[in-house]
Amino acid sequence: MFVDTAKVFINAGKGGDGAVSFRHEIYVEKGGPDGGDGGKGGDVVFVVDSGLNTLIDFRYKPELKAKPGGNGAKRDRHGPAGESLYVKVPIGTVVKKGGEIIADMTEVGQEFVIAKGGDGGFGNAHFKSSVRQTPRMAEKGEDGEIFEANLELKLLADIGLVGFPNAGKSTFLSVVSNARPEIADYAFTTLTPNLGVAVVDDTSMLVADIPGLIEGASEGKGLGDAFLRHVERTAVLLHLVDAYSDDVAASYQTIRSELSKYNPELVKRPEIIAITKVDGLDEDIVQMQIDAVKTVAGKTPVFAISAVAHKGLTEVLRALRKEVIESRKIIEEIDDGEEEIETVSLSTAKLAESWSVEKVETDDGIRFIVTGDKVEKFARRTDFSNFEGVNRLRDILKKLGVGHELRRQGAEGSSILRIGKSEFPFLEQ
Ligand SMILES: Nc1nc2c(ncn2[C@@H]2O[C@H](COP(=O)(O)OP(=O)(O)OP(=O)(O)O)[C@@H](O)[C@H]2O)c(=O)[nH]1
Ligand SMILES: [Mg+2]
Repeated sequence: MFVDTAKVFINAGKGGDGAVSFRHEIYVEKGGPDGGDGGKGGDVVFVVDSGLNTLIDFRYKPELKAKPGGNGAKRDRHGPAGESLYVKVPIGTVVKKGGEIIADMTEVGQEFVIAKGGDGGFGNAHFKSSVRQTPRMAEKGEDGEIFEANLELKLLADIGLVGFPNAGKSTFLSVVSNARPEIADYAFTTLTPNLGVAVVDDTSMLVADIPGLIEGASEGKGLGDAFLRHVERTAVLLHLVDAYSDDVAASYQTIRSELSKYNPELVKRPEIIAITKVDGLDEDIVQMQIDAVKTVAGKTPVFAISAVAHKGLTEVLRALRKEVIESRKIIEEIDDGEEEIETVSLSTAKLAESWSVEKVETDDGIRFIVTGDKVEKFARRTDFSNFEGVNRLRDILKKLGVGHELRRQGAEGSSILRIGKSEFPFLEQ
């Protein structure tokens, strides 16, 4: 069964670091701080492009990386923003992160920021205050969002009707479903795919009537290969072969060879063959045509139908249903394989503010581990090699009430705190 999926590594740009610098003025030995801010890192943005119809390219190039922001510089110069990466995806692409859908790309031209670039750090020009005339610290830029995402291409329909022009595809759709496509006695009546829902034994199946294909379609003959891409997005194929065709076996084979030239995967899809328009034909002739197709059909089941006389339709629909249910099972298995994400009831803003402290015994002694979105964010932006920077983080912990809790749990000035990957003493030593 065909399920188009790809795993990609998404890496938005890191924000640039802020600069530490002081103005140099004539007659002034040390001017005020003038270190500029780092630029924002580039985002990773998905854009729906009508020219694409598979995720195959992502299998070869799974890393999607945007550019980092530039660092700040002296004389209040801010770093330039990193260039965002725009990635073209086919319509119907669903993006999942940890099993959860984060984007559903349903319209041509639609854009979605999949991963945000990190904010740039503030330069020291920001940290000037009445008590701190010469701030010798700047923030580091934040990392851009980095994660693994699963892409899935949604199918256009459960069943795709394929065959030569005039084979009776639209007529079939109009009889088995609620759709009312245009039907006429000439080739290429259908110019865009029609969709309809067919119901058999309580199962609804979405059927796509695809414009007629001819020999050379894969190279652009007839209506060309534009419609082969719709075939790519159907799970099960129903080949309709006109019973009045001189060579039914060749008709079926021509279509398969065009499908295969366009995408070799297409001939591996589950398929059913139906010889159409048998209402006006003698039974021997119908049987002869069935036998002729069977010589080349391999294991593919062959039916004879008349859409006009409503003959053989339920049988074909039941055979299709079997294949459709099978293909849906495979999709479900893929979905079930992904871990469930816990739902949280706190609002995201509240959640970001919240923090917790845990005292743990490690090989290196006692550690007070502080967790929480906001504190971790500040810690990531802190340059731990700079004591002023670390002091600012200590101020923030105090303001958030973390200091109080640390003391309650027995932390002393020399106790080591751990936030994210960084460790530092509770109070300046
Ligand atoms: N006798 C008979 N004629 C049929 C049957 N099904 C379709 N036809 C006729 O065949 C012709 C073509 O039918 P369509 O359904 O438009 O064929 P199509 O495959 O959609 O053709 P394109 O859209 O051009 O690819 C029409 O004149 C239909 O009336 C059938 O079961 N019996
Ligand atoms: Mg048609």
